[in-house]
Amino acid sequence: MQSSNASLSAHAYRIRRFALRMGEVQGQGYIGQALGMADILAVTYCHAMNFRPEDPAWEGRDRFLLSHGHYAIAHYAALIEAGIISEDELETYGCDDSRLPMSGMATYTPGMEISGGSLGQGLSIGVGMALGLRHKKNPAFVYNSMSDGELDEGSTWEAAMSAAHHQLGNLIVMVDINNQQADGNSNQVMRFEPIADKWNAFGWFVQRINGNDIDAVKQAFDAARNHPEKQPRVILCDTLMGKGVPFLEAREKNHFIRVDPPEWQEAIAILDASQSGSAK
Ligand SMILES: Cc1ncc(C[n+]2csc(CCOP(=O)(O)OP(=O)(O)O)c2C)c(N)n1
Ligand SMILES: [Mg+2]
Repeated sequence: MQSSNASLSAHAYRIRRFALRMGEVQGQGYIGQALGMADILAVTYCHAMNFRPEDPAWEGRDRFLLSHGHYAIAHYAALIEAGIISEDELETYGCDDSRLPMSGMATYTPGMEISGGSLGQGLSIGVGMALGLRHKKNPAFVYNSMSDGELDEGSTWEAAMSAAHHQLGNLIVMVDINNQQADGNSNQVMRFEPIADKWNAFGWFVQRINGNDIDAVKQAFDAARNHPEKQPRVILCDTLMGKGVPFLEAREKNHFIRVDPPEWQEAIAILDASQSGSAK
């Protein structure tokens, strides 16, 4: 799918809006991450990936693995924007019998390939899927989305080494570097820099970009897909938690936030105003 930057920005705006509306249903959640990752998800679902919205289990689909299962609200918003689940369903977010539980569950939600929650597992699963697809001569890509907190996990690096060893050119990883995790600033909890050098040393094709710059994200995804070498590809995306809603951007300890009831509408109004401004 080819998309203009303007249309991708509009997709990102709607992903942010869906996430805020789901957040309002529960009054709390991993909202900062959803706002921070919306631009990446817009490019992933509305530009880069091949899939059939009406047939989420189509064998030829590119696989999207949400390794950081607590970002489910962000992923649901993208699945709604992609037409895989309906907008009406967002009112059920986190409720009993909903297909949209607060952490990603493969058996509950169309388009959710793996269950998350235990961090650091997605890349290992992605390596297995990429090997399996290659074995079956299926040209689909595996997109593994992970968080910077998952860089602390040994399993991530074992999988990274294995992917390079197996020359998995059908594996694309994006890391959401928001420099936050549950216990504080990621680079202080466990120093990960210089992170591009580390992935390079493991044999990956590496790009580092501003993950809130639609054009940079689009170009990086295109380059990852078209890279000619038999190498796995990683896109290191620096993002801002809460992006698009200044009072959420400024919030401290924003790993999991509670938002007062009137603030949800305020946040949506700010987002709407910025969108109508950018459309002029
Ligand atoms: C294996 C494992 N260890 C610890 C946790 C607890 N935990 C839940 S979220 C989280 C923070 C992980 O960092 P990141 O995903 O970067 O946080 P965010 O950017 O969402 O704030 C942790 C440690 C977990 N879910 N799984
Ligand atoms: Mg983080």
